[in-house]
Amino acid sequence: MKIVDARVIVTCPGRNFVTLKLVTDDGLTGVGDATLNGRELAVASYLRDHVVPTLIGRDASRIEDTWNYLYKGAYWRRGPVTMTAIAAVDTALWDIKGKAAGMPVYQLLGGRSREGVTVYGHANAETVEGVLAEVARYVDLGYKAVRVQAGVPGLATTYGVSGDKMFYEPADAAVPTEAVWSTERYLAHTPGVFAQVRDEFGPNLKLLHDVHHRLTPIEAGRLGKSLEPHALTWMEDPTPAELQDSLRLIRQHTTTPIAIGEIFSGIWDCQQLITEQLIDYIRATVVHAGGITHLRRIFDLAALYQVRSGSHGATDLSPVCMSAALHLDVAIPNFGLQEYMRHTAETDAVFPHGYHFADGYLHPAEEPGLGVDIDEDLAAQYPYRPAALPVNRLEDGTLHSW
Ligand code: EZ4
Ligand code: CO
Repeated sequence: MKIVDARVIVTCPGRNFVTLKLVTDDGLTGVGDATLNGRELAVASYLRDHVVPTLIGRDASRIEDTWNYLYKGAYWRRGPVTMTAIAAVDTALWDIKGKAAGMPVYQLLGGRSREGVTVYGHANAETVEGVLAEVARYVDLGYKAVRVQAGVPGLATTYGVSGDKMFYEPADAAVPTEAVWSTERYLAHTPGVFAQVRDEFGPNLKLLHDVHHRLTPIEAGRLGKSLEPHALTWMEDPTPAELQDSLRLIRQHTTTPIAIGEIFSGIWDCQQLITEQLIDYIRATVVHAGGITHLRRIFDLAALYQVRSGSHGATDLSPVCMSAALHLDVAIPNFGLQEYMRHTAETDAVFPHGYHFADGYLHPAEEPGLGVDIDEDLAAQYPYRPAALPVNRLEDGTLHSW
């Protein structure tokens, strides 16, 4: 079974997506997500210019060997652009293997470990009243877990808070827009928001919050401690995690669980966090962490240390990534939660898929492979539009993490 064609498809049905489609000599096709938000064309070029020429004629059944060929063969290893490109190839090859076997991919990963994939939705609003209404809306839709982001008084904009509630799109301009941040205002306001949400919705709803890399370790320790009475399921990205040692300091101060990993490219970004049990959930994804093959390796390491999965699933991860994620989520023993931000109707039409939401759970497609495709004719109607993520500054103008 040889690869005879490999197409890199860039499309913008409301937002940009990069997709790799592989075709084999026996007529099977496979798709892989290659979207790296704000840096899409770098991955498209990496694939078109450097990877596709090496794929033609390659045995499509050799997933592990192809992964290592692309990882070790590039000499440079790691990095988000490389790992996203490898992920696309890997995901497409798993799709093909599932179709060749006549099974959904989760069967090839060991079969089901659970009946459904618990997902969390995004309740966000400028005001606390608005937040309460949004949480209620998600509870009414059947969600068992909700991420809460509130506007911070005194700040013009806040991460995670948007006008269009179901689809948060931070990559909003060709040249990055600029936001202003105050840790003092944020830390003063946030615990009170969660006190009201917990009071209104009771103890059973899973509540989550994304700090988006904005605090120092000791500030994160303080936030975690102040949130303990409200029993969060996790505090996400409390501090940038390049310095993995820094998580020890947070751990010394709080029992609020910690989730990190959406910007990780592979196992070496989280090895210490996992093996020293400095996090509770690893949020790496199929598309940015080397595909199904490599993410499975991360999750298996995490399982040894009682760390559960909590994969990133924002709108910039395409339905191809979501389809692949759900096969892993349903199969691994140490699944925790899956983020699920809905895609627009335009995006869903470009990527017809078989996964579906019911009663707070997502269910992977049951057809052979991943159960997702790209409509290339429709995709061609949505040309690429430059769109970058914002930058963030402190009130004195100092550049801060966005
Ligand atoms: O900012 O996906 O948990 N979700 C997030 C996202 C990220 C975007 C970046 O591309 O933090 O909203
Ligand atoms: Co996040």
